[in-house]
Amino acid sequence: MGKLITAAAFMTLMTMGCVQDPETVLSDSENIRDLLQSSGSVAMTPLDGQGERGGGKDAEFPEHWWRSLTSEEPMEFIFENDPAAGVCTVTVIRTLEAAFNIDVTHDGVLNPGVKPVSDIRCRRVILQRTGEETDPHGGWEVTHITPAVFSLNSGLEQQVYVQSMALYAGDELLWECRSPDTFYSVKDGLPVLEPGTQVRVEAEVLHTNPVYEPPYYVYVHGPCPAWPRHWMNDEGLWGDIAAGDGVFSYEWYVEGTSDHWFVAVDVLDADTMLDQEEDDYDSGAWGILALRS
Ligand SMILES: [Ca+2]
Ligand SMILES: [Ca+2]
Ligand SMILES: [Ca+2]
Ligand SMILES: [Ca+2]
Repeated sequence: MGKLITAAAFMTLMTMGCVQDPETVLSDSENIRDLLQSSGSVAMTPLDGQGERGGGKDAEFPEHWWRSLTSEEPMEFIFENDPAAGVCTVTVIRTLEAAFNIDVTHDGVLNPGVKPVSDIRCRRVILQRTGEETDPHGGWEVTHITPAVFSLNSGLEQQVYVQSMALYAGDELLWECRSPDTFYSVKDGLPVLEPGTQVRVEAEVLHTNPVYEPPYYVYVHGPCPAWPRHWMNDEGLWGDIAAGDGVFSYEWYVEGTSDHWFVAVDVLDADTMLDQEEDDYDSGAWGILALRS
């Protein structure tokens, strides 16, 4: 393409102060791909690492459990419209393989079994061309994101799902999501967490074929103290306003030293959590980027 450019056009580019070699000018879709690859608001955590088991009721929980990431495929992008419009919606998909390490023998010894995890993570984003073609990423910026949704990619039937998620500081609603298709403005629609303040996450979940009681275990991941993962309860404990109403809660003081500036709700099937031999990993999660005030 550069070789076809006329001398006059090239001079125009030069006098405009364009420092880019015309041969390397990227298309809108190339700029958008580059931006999405590098954008912290688009990346989706693998929810790996250790955490709290059961908030002091640990005998009813595995002695230990944690995910360890094995591999992640590069992000895939599905363009939902032609970026020539100046606004573009993109579905971002990323798969992962991991090990679900689970130790159900309460013997003081770390002797976990391993269940294979194959998950797909998905979020939609809206980008807008707000700057000039010569600006970074061709002037494109990410303006809105949906939560990241985690689903099984293993071929097993998923039976546990997050249904809603809300974050509060006292009585003040900081952020909520009732449908994972909801877009949130990156500028002023994401939860802002101030280190040291007390916040509460509430969530509702679903099991499509409950067998055990309780049918699932619910956890929050985020800038929490001591562990980035904590058990959420519906027993009226630790910020849970009403026991047994189907709303699971966890309340904590935002940990300023945390590296985990997102909040995710993670539901695991009891069938997965009650043994360490069966190939039955079943979990669903929603995660949203959190901003630090
Ligand atoms: Ca053990
Ligand atoms: Ca409750
Ligand atoms: Ca099982
Ligand atoms: Ca299941």
